Amino acid sequence: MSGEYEQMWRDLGLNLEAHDALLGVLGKGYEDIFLSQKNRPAGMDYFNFVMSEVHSLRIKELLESQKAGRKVIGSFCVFVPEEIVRAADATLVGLCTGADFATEEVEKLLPRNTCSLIKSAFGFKLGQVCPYIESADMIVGENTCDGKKKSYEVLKTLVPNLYVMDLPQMKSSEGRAVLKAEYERFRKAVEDLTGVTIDAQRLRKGIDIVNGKRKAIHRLSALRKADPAPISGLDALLINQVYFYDDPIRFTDSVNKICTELEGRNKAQVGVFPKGAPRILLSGCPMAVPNWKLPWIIETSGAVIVGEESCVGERGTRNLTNDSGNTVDELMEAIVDRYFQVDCAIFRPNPDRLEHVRQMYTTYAADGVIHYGLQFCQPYQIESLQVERALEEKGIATLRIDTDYSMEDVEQLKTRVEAFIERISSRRAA
Ligand code: BJ8
Repeated sequence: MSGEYEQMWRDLGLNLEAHDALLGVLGKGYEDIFLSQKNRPAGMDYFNFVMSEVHSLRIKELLESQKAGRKVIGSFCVFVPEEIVRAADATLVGLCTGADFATEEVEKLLPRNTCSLIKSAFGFKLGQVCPYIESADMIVGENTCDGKKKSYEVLKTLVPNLYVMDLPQMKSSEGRAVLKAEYERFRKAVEDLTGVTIDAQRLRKGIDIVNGKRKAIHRLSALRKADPAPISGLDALLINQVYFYDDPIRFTDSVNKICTELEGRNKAQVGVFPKGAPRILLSGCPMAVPNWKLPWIIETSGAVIVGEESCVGERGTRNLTNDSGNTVDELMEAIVDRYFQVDCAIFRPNPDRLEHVRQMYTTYAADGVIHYGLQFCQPYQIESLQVERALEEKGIATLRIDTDYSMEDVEQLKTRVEAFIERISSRRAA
């Protein structure tokens, strides 16, 4: 593929042939799904560029930062506090989990009925096609769902630098104490890895950088309340996905830039879909790059996605971290407070999430909710029944979709999504 980067990928130990094939498929998918959209905001050019360079220029930047003494930490979950990583001048990146790869090899290590997200992480490692996992100085796994928790025992045999973080399962004072202790342990581990002592000033700076990204995303989300919607759900999802890869300051600037453009669109009533197009709130499992199947089906069926109740979306970015503390301890408490509000379905019970779905439905003036569960994801699939019941009780049209990363069910999903869009459209007209 790109000759300029071939040596870099070779040095990272990638399987060049498999990696070229992957980039070929991704590039084609990106063209078909994103570049074919009509009337995209000009500010998306930056995100197109990031995506075109996600395995090349961005990796080169990370390797250069390592040469300058900075560390790279990879993660699979929004519970890994980026504030602490930034405070040590290190970079946090999301690891590839959004596509099937080397499935046959993966299924020699994990049961077939493991969710696609976990299998994907293993596939990218076993297939030697993820430059992020290969360049990371530390990989953080977190004990969230049973699938992840047990699979990290296996991943530990494949990577030399896995750090496992424990997480509580209940929102109790005992649960908060577990999170606090784990974040303290993580701070120490990051200090050991980087050789940087995290003081209050560093920690506040880390908080401010990460809050900056979140504020920009909040601004973007608020602009999506407009009808006509100024940006497609696919593009907004892409921005939320790039959140996990890009340099945070550059990312924040680019999101703010596109927001200014979208403000102009809203004033001029310019949208990507006609005014009055059915509006969908997506809720459920996270969608990592290049998992675009369901949003693509929805938006090519005539509806627009106006919000994502997801870790790659509002669940991940919802709250800011209070930066008013003066000591490391006060700032660490603020970090724990912020993350303890993340309403992942691994928590039991998890009433806040139901409330957030309802709130988002109203805030973004949605006409219906599509709940997306990955097959074999027990936390979200089981919770989806409660979500559906709670929403339908309030008169909110809800569709539950369980799927995986394969394209085999596209036609079947399209039929179901189209019928749902018809249902919400006729309700609207009534
Ligand atoms: S905080 S949602 S990013 S754990 S899809 S691997 S839950 S079986 S990804 Fe998640 Fe953190 Fe929670 Fe968010 Fe398990 Fe389900 Fe698979 Fe999942």
